[in-house]
Amino acid sequence: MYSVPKLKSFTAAALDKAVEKLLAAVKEEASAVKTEADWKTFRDRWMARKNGVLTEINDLWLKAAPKEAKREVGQRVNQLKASVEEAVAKAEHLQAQGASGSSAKVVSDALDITLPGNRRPLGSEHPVIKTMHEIVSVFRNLGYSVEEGPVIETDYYNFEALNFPPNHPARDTQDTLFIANQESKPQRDRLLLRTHTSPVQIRTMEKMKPPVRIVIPGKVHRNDPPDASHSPMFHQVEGLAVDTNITFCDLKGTLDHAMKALFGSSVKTSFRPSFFPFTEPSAEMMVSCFICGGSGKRGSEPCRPCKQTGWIEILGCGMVDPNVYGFVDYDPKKVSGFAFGMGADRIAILKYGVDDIQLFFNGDVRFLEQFG
Ligand code: 2NL
Repeated sequence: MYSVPKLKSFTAAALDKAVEKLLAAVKEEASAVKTEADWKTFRDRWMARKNGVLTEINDLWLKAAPKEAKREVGQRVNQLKASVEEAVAKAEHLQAQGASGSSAKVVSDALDITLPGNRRPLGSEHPVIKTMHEIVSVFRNLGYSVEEGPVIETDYYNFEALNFPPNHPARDTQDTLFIANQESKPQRDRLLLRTHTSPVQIRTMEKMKPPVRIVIPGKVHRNDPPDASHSPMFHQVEGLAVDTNITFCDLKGTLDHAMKALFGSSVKTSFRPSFFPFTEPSAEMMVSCFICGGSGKRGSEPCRPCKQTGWIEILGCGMVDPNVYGFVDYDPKKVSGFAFGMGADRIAILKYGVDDIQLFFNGDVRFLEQFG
């Protein structure tokens, strides 16, 4: 193996000879590099700061050179450095290529493009989302557009603008989940999880003049302990139509059509009086039971979903209370409108005959994949 000689003479001819020998040695050792470990040994032998050949040359040639030869020797040493660095880089490249180019590797990496691909199992639409899409599409076909808005809302949009005055007892019916540590803010700015999607309708009316025809699907939250028919997180689809001369008759016609589109053309609808702070008058709409056809019986058994009444309560609705228009700068003397809201989870439960709302949210794929 090459070892750095001490130079006795520093003439150009002597230097040429020494350099030539050294370059030959680098070349020979580089050609012996086969593995990554070989290469590391090779690199360190020539370039290590402490005992590498280059360091040795610096000591034995440059430092030992007489003053008048230093310039010449310095130049040669610099050239040598560059040559050695190049040889080391080249050896690394060849070594890496050799490793991946070995025939075993080529065989194991070979790709048989005639094999079928790996199929990823397709997911399926969640039954509640699917139901929301179906409801929304009925209204889209009537020319309604879809709006969405924040799930974390302010007290103002969730309550005040919807005609729930501060401290009004109607707020108690909503079991609201409030965001903690908001006490320093004025009440109207305090944050909460929206208890209905109605705030989006307020936000839309703020930015859009009548005529308005919108549907709002979305997640809502209430502080209800989970059981077979309750979940602290559930889904609503609400709708709103505001224009000149909108009447309760338009409400009835629109919702009757929507129920026939959703549950089949033979269902009937029926309205009974109700109360919501944001509508006046307000109503609950019933559809004739699409399980038993309105008879209240399935064969000789009582029909469960309609509790043998032949009717299922499906949504709440009403004419928008004039007070609400006051909050969004609409003129209640010029415009009127109707609004409605339904629970998408409840409708999905009825449609698919599911007996526990929790099944929708537990994430058991064996349950969920049945709805694809
Ligand atoms: C229900 C009842 C309803 C509305 C929602 C609404 C929104 C505005 C103005 C007036 Cl901005 N009304 N929405 C109206 C009546 C009923 O939902 O039982 N939902 C599950």
